[in-house]
Amino acid sequence: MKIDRSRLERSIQDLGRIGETARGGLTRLALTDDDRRARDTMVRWMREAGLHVTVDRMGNIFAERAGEPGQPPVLIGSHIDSVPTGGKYDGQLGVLCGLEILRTLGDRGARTRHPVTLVIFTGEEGARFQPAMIASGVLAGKIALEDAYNARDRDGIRLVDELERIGYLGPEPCVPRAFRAYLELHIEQGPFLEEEGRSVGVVEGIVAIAWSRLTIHGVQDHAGPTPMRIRHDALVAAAEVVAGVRRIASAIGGELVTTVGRLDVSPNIPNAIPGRVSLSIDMRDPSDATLDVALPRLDRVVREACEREGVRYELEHYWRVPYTPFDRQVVAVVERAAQATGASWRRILSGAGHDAQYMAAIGPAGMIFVPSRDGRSHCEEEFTAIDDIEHGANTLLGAVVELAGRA
Ligand code: HGY
Ligand code: MN
Ligand code: MN
Repeated sequence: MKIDRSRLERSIQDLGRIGETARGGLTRLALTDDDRRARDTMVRWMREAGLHVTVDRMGNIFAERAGEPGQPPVLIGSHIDSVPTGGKYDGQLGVLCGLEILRTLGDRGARTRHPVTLVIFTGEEGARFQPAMIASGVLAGKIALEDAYNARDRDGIRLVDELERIGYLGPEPCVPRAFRAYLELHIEQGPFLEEEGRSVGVVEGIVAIAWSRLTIHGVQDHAGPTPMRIRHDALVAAAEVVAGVRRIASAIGGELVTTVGRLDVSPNIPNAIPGRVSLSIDMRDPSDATLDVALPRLDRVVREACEREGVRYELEHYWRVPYTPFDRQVVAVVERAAQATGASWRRILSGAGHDAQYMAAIGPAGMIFVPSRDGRSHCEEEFTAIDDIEHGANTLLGAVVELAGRA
């Protein structure tokens, strides 16, 4: 049994047009009208494939292909929301490969012991509503529903109000549910598979992630008449923090990565001394112990930068996901399936977070990677060749067939 390559390719192109940017990338933020249009398209395709569609209270969409009564499902999941000016493969590819598996099983009239269910998770990117993986976090019981509902975007709009507005505030409880296994196909978003000429990554786990947010309160004043000796410039302190965050990574070394990705300045005009600056800090490492060293260093960098400038600040370490090893049995199944496709593969660790990270907290989970051209992602240049996608999708098919068992 093999997937239908041209049908999969058409689905990627068709869904990729919803939120497409002028440069051929994708901007489809969670719970926007483009997200709604993409969801509606997926629900239509799911129903055309004969799947039973349900929606839960976080807007996660489930499309089930029946198995034997009472058997826990094999879940195949990912997301269809993107980052601003992102790519058409991050998340969307996993969802469409999952749909292709279900279409292929349907074409063959295959009867499986366990149901096979495709899941689309709400707001995986954390671009509009933080933190990332918010809906799989609620489903895994790691994030309170009320906290997720009250998450606000930069315009102060609440997540729950947007779920309601786009018609995806579903009735199903968003709580941990039993499953045979959870599988997610995803682009690597790094350079290693391509560098080694491999089509498939057998993912062994995901790094630990820590997100913090910092607000610095300076003294807003006129850029002209205010002498330098009496200034308290929030942006000067923030600039030292940004440089300090980079120095933490170079000082600790190893595989620690640190990023300040968001920086908002107020009032953000040429002739006013910034009174308030808020910024994000993202830190990741395969070892939680390294993050436990890095975070206190961040505290010190912030304290010293703000003391030097005589400004106040609030620093909140508000999201932490531990290093997550995948289930050894599921990894072995994925490895066998990769081998059976004849594609070149290797084991690999994920530097990006995924819904699989939270799903692994409540059941056996695993992932399949396909290469990213030039290792690029979260940008319009994001691309994966269809030959590699085909190998990845056939690996996913093989793993699903083995885990779902024959009826
Ligand atoms: O942040 C991440 O790693 C993912 O793209 N949400
Ligand atoms: Mn993703
Ligand atoms: Mn992403």
